Amino acid sequence: MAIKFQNPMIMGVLNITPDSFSDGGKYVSIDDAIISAQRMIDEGADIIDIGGESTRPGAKAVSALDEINRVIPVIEALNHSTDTPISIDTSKPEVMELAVKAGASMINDVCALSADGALETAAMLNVDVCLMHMQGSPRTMQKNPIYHDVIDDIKSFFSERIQACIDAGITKEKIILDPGFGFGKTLDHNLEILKRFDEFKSFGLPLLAGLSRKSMIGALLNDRNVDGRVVGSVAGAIIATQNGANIVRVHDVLETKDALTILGGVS
Ligand code: 7PM
Repeated sequence: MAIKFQNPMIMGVLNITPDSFSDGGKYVSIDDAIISAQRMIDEGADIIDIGGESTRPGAKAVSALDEINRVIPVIEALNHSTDTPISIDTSKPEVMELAVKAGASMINDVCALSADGALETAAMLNVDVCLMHMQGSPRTMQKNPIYHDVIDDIKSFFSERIQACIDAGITKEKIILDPGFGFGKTLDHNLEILKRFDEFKSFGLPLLAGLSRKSMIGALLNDRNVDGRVVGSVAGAIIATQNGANIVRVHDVLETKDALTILGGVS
């Protein structure tokens, strides 16, 4: 199903990793993941973003087989139980392919289709793709990120990746752009991106903002832990929306939906 962009859409985050759905820290519960997704849909999520690989700074790499075993049963179940579009959060072509065959209609790739074969696979699958900017790799990105101008540098990256997509046969109307809050950025870089978010509108493509529960929110709140970042995250989603975001990627769907409804009342 093609995804339309008019009012900001809420993308609910569903991480299927042993960290988030644990059974003694080793196994993932597919049933818990499905219940979680269904709840986000009931709360107003427009897209469910399903990922089986942690992109946390310093996180261990996950094999394609592990990722597939985590995400595919959940995508299949949701594809049968709901019409809500499903996004697959992966950088691996083999996961993209099986996920789309199981019912996903969007690829969310924090590596912007840079893995071997990813551009070709995404072109063949003919689904929407979100190209996220990251400086460095998840293992090293927060070490010492440096930019000439963070907005200009990200825009150059977008130009290069959009062209790579077009060269691979992915049409422009399939592309969504995301500056990647927290992926190789200091607090000041993240705040600059949020403040100047509308500058990415120059590509004429939909924009996605993901700042939910991230360390930039915690840092502004005197190093608040993850559990205490809901209100700050909602405020961030509202600012991003006012500055041109078309999709907000969030963990707290109900709270974000309420805030966006109020914003909609005065827009
Ligand atoms: C630990 C740290 C775990 C950070 C998970 C994360 C984005 C994304 C992620 C984003 C797009 C999270 C991140 N963030 N995909 N995947 N944009 N498109 O907070 O900002 O979920 S992972």
